[in-house]
Amino acid sequence: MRRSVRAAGCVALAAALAGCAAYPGPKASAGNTTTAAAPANTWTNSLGMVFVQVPAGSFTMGGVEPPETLARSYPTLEAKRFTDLADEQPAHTVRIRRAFYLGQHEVTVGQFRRFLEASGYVPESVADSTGGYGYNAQYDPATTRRGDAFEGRDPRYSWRNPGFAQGDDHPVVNVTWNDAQALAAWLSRTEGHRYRLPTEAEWEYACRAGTRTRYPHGDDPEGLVRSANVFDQAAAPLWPRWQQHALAGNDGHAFTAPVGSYQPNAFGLHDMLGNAWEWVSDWHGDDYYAQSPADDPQGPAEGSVRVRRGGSWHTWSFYARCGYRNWNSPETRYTLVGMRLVREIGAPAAAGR
Ligand SMILES: [Ca+2]
Ligand SMILES: [Ca+2]
Repeated sequence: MRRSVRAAGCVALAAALAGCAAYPGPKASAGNTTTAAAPANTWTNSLGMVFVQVPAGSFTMGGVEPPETLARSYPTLEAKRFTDLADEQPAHTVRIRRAFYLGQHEVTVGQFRRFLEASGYVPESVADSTGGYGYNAQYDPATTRRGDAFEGRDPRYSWRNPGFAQGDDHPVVNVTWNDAQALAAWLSRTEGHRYRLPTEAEWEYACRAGTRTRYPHGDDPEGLVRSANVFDQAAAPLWPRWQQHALAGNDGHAFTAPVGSYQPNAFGLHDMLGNAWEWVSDWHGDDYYAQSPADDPQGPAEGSVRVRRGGSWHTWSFYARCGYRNWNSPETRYTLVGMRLVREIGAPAAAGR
């Protein structure tokens, strides 16, 4: 049902809703207890992005399992990978005090194009003429100084071309953190709602959707085949060197998949894990979890790299866990990285902070 709304009805629905500017209004918060599955309460914006209301609640953020436990579950990985997770420590309780709307899907190629056409914004990879990254079957990382997994930067690659075919319903990639800010600012300006990237805490809370396991479906990496587009048997033949890290299953997509192709989590959100990494608003701090406030953490006050979350179509299952953190400079554009947006719900005056 949700998929049919997205796939078939986006444009028509958006057109129908564009002028009304009405949304269902803030619902009573779910309080501060850990939340269970919530019925999807969706809203569609002027670009056809569908948003799901995520209730307020609390959860345990971060925390790492003992290395020996991880070694049993991910037998193809070296031991160092299991001890190299300091920034996921310690586990700590976080309260998300306000419900918010979160994109049910990653921002798509079609939505990003409509944004560019309507706003005149030029994405960073085009504006600075250095381009992005892309897949090229002939490309050999060993021939490059940095050994990047993909070819780039190169002006032939951008949000328009990551080196593989994408439909309008695929997640846009090769977009920078700054591009995400521009999209959120334009939507806020034109619609009058407040858009932004999710905080890292909001993102993990939304990804877990009441669970405490590695993935929303549980701890078994192989379960990702039904819930996330990650590095699997569809992708493995293209990267023979990394074949042993692919899921045993085949999720049907070697590159990006149409958003919403996999099972949603308990909040009704699709592709939080896999498909495209998602920029969040926070600076990355290695030791931030040790100092994080319990209520609505916003990340370190300063930093040099912004966090991205969730893994991508090219990501091994170990790095597609809800708790895994990765980062890049805000002008990074990469063939694996996209975004999804928050639309804030107008808070009653009494709740002001
Ligand atoms: Ca895949
Ligand atoms: Ca994703």
